[in-house]
Amino acid sequence: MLLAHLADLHLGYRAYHRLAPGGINARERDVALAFRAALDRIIELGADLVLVAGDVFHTVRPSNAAIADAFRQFVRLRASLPGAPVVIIAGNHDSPRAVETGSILRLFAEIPGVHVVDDRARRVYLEALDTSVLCLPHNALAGGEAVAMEPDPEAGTNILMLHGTVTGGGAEEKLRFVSEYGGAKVEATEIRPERWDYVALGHYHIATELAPNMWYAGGIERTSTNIWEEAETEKGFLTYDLGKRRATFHPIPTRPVVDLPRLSARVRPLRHVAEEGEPYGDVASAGSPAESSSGGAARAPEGVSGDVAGTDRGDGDLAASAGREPGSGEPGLRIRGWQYVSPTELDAMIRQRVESVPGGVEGKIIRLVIEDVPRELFRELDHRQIREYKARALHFHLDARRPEIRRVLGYGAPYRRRSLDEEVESFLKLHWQPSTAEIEAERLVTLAKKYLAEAGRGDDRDPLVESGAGA
Ligand SMILES: [Mn+2]
Repeated sequence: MLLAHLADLHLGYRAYHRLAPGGINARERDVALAFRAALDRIIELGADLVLVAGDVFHTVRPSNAAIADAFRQFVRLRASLPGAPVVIIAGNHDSPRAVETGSILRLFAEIPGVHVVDDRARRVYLEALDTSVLCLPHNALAGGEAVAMEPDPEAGTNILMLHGTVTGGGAEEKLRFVSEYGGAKVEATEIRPERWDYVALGHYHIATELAPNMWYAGGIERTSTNIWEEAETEKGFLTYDLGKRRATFHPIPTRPVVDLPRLSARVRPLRHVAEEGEPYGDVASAGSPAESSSGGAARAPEGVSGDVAGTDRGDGDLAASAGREPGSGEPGLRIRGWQYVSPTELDAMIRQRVESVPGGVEGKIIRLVIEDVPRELFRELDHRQIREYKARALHFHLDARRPEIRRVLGYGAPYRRRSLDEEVESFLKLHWQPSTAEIEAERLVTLAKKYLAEAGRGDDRDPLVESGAGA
């Protein structure tokens, strides 16, 4: 018996504002096409059973077009493989929080041979295959009720299908990215894959083997909260041959997502200049003196890649805001204690990165992160060129991030500005009065630093994708 295992279809997913011919969101169309391609291949392979491990839809209330298309596709699958039943469970994305909302997935149970488990744990027995599929949709796991994960001793073949995050048993090392929130947790020790013929998992969007017979199928397109984490891996579905006990991943064509190697616009701290005998200090900073104090400078970096309307190239703004390095002959800018590359240099660096994409950026989803880009420098970039990249790519995200003052201190430079870390430490140690003697100042500082470091790492999310649709 050959089973096909799909998960995380996220039909109806939308992102960016690009429309495909016919007026449908280009990414929604990509996902619909990926689903078609997956079913074409499953039909070609002649699967005996098709499992869909949750997140059929991206939202609880998908568009009519997405529902109608999914319905047609499941009907087509059943007509093409009349002997192969389809078992679908709900994931966190298609499980309504309020019971009265009802699940759209129930519609598919109207198709003969399609079984849907959308709320409570239920065993689906498929007589023709003498196969029992224990189905644990998101709600069955998230509800907090204990679920008996026991194979059916009467059935010839036992399959477990669930939508959630497997923890323990080495799963954490394999599930590297926390790209999907809101999943229920399941202990690997509760599953014990050795008792099952196959365990079909959904929720983690990258195809991953947790045991030879226990897999996440991964998504069919890149629809995660942070698609850049999925850029390097192929999307598709799995088949599992129950006779040979062998899993095979089948990639399907998807739209390329490219996360270009990061750049930094910073050259060096100006203390080097000071050491060379030049006066130390802020040269012609655009900011008010207050901006270079810790209060203003220790803000979290923001992307400044958004609106660049009103760019005034060559109007002297730059000269006023950031002085050229005097006498050194070096190009570049000096802004608030650092030397940066010049706008022309950064333009060239961007061009080099963009042109390195094999086959060009046309129709692709591209991100280029540039660290440490002061506003003054960003304003002076060749925005005409950037707009052209945006027009050519399906989505070009120039993620220019403001300088992070925190890092300045790593150099032990003669700066009196403090990082956020230091600010917190000195506040907690010198000014803050513990409300109870049970609080150990030292431990509190350690904890605060840990949380700050964690927060500092969590800034890669693409706001456009984030705001795409639903959580
Ligand atoms: Mn999902």
